[in-house]
Amino acid sequence: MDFKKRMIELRQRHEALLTRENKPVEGFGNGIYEKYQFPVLTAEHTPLEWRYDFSEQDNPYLMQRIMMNAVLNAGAIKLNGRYLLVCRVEGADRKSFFAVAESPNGIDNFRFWNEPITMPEDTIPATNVYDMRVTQHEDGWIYGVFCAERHDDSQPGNLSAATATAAIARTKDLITWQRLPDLKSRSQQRNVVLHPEFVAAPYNPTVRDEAYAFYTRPQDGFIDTGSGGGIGWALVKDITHAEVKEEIIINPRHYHTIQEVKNGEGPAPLKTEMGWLHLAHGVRGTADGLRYVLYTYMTALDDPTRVIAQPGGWFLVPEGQEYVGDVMNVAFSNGWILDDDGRVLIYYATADTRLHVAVSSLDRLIDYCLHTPEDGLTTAASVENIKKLIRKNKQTPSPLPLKGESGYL
Ligand code: M1P
Repeated sequence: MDFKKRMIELRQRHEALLTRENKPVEGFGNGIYEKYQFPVLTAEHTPLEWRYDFSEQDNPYLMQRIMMNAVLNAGAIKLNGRYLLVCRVEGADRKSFFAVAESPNGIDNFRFWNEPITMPEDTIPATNVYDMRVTQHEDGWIYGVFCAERHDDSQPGNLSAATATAAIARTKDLITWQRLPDLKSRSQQRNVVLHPEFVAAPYNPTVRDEAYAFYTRPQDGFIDTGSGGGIGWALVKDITHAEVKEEIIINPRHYHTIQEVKNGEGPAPLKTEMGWLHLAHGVRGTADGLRYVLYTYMTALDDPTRVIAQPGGWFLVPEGQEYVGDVMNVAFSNGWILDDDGRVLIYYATADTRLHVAVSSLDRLIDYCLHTPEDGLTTAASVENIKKLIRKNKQTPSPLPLKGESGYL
């Protein structure tokens, strides 16, 4: 085997993957967003220097010394004109870590920075960390809130017993991170997200002045949410010693909906003239296991705990090849970017394997939220929603020629 020849080919193939143009999926779509042809990031996009030893003497077969398994669930931010994703990269050893990938347009040509993030530990080091939500807070810091997983030492005989805690770190540049103590909470927590603005007293009379607000997801166990009723909200006065003292559920789970088993806040919500725009995931059980889909909802500007709109059903699901991967039937998102022109870049992972982008706009997403009927929670209510739309269409003059008129298709 010619080492040099193989190395050149490896680099060429990698470069071709990194610079591949990404175009919207052909077809009519749903009018709400456009999915793109290729994932924006996969395990194959990780730098070759993370995986190969390029010394011919030490690695004559040019083997991968460290293999990568997946790139998924990324926090997202546009900083100084750069589209940046704080990705969850998972190695073949099942350990996840954070690494920043940058693109000139948010759609393609994503390239990882040279090294993964070195995340400082809290007092008790975590076994695994993942799913960072990035929030540019009005206090001037960029916060990363993520899940820290540790073995549950209260069950020494059970190797799969784990605890999920919300970890908090902050940065100005995504390079150097200051770790703060993990969020203290009576229950386990995953999918915790920091609200981007300070919040004042009315939402919690026990907090007199401005406070940080967290979207929470209380859960009884590591996997099962159990009595945890859905997406919660908790105020915290001192983010350097954050503790959930009081928690209210603002977006509950419901029987026979897409969020029957679990739900969780996605990225930090976007502020719009019509209210806070949220992206979340909902989970239901099927004969084939859990199905993770994305949904949206809006809350009031003057009270971010009050839901003012929630379109019924899912917003985005895995389709075609997106179904296939390590954890089938999963769409998950914890990052989006509102661009200067009103475009919204939604980064979503499928099957816990790879990361994609779907593109919409603030106008379209608000229109979708405010004009899609809510889930009436019964078949009868769903049929009524369809009949209402049929009646409306009957009353709406058709812009196209009708049957019997010239030009009828
Ligand atoms: O495997 C699907 C997702 O499962 C978890 O989400 P949740 O806590 O809502 O069940 C997370 O581990 C997430 O990373 C993963 O994508």
